[in-house]
Amino acid sequence: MSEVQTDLDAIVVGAGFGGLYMLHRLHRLGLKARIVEKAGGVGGTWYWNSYPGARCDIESLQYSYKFDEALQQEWVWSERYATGVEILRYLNHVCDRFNLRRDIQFNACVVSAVYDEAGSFWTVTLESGQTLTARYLISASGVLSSANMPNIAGRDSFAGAVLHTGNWPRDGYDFAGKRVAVIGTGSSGIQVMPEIAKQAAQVTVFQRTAAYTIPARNAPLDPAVQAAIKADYRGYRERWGRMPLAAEFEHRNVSALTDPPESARAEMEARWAKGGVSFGAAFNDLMMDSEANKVAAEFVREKIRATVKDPATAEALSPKQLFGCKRVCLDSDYYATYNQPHVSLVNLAGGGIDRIVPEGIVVAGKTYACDVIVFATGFDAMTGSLLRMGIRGKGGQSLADKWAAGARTYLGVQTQGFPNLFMVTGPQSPSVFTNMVPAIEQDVDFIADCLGYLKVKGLHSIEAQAEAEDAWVKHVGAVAESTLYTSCNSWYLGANIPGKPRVFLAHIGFPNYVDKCTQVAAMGYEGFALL
Ligand code: NA7
Repeated sequence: MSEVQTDLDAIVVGAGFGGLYMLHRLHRLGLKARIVEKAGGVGGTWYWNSYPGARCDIESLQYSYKFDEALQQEWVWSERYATGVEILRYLNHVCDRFNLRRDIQFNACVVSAVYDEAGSFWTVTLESGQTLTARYLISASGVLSSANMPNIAGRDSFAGAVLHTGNWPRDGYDFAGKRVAVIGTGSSGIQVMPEIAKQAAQVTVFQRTAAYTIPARNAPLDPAVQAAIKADYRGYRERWGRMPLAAEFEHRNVSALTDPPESARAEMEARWAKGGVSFGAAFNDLMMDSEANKVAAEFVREKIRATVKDPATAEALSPKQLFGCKRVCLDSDYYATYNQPHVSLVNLAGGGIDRIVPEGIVVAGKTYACDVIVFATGFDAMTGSLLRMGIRGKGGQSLADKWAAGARTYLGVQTQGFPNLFMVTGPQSPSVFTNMVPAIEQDVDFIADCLGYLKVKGLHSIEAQAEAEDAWVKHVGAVAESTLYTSCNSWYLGANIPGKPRVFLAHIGFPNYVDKCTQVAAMGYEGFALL
């Protein structure tokens, strides 16, 4: 290490799954570290998205840390898919169990982070004006954490309450007797709408693009199932951790094009009945061949027609884009909720909302009166939170300028020109294309091992090299282009945010990524410049 004395060895931004485990690893390395967290508590995405119905779409026994055997044995999950509330309880437990809270500064929003080239350290300024210096800055600010509030004309003129699923009121909201408008039919809209319908007098859903959603079939977790997995939890994690999504899905190595129709239908029926995202693993070519894709897409559309009684509503709810191109959702009674007399759909049919007026929402000249608008309009995904931190690297270059034509990283972990800045599940890492928790553990372990290496070698600076970054960006783009994931306007491409450059933001394929990271580390952090 050089002689510059910093307040801390490392500053971690965010106290969600990524930040908490990062802090634990930094403690174990004997480094002086602190988390700065904008929220008033731990949980990250799960803290902010506390809307009714918020639930994980990976099974709870897998959407949890594996790094500590005692932790994974002692924690008892109550449902197949954990609610946001239960996940928050779990993360608070982790925080206390590993004595992390002492090094978390809450209500601490980063407004700038500037790299000092001469001393190789970062100065972080918080909204309060407080500054902190550290050798390393580690962003664990999350990929779905920067809420997207669309700039619809007249939005601020609305006379009623305005909520966003990604920034839900801490004390909840009482919808009883209210006329509620829900804008957005991605995962959040699909989860929250049936819950709102249980309380509200009237629910009107404004849909721009119909999503594919599969029944979650959530249920209390059978203690026998939990015990069986815990009998060899480590083995279970290792087995499934090497699968494409790092989660237990039965990948069927059969083409939808060659599977006889009766066999294909039986397989899809079985997966539909079981519930969960493994529906998408019924065939091996759904995301590779658009004809194969139609087999699953048409099956889902049939299910919608069979569930939704009003044929016009069923037709409007039937997705037109390829299956899986936008994130496939999991739901609890989403389609059936449209059969209730107080629930209706306004199909924007690729168009938009004209404007918002004090009394409601105007579409095609018609005003839909409401008391509450719930924006379920998603996130500035993958890059939003990073770009909101005012990060400046070498030569005073801002991260926003560096990424003006799209995010560029090496392994999703670093970006050239910003030494000693690390990202947990950064752009071009597997992140949302994987079960997020193992993806986070992979990145945290890589970063922590790297910091341990620098410490042992007496080095104080690490920076991704331009050639390595170029090659990685090209590789991630080429993998995505070889699939059907780039065929629609998804947030994977940044296409949900007006003006955002269209670049594929995730590496598809977790096992290959893990192998690459392992190899890079084994070669003394090949592709990084170390000083
Ligand atoms: P998503 O999946 O980005 O969904 C946002 C929804 O909001 C989607 O239906 C959008 O339509 C819609 N939207 C966005 N802007 C507008 C405007 N201006 N007017 C009308 N409708 C709009 O976010 P979620 O929060 O549901 O889920 C994000 C992830 O969190 C999810 O995939 C899980 O991984 C967890 P569009 O499709 O863009 O036409």
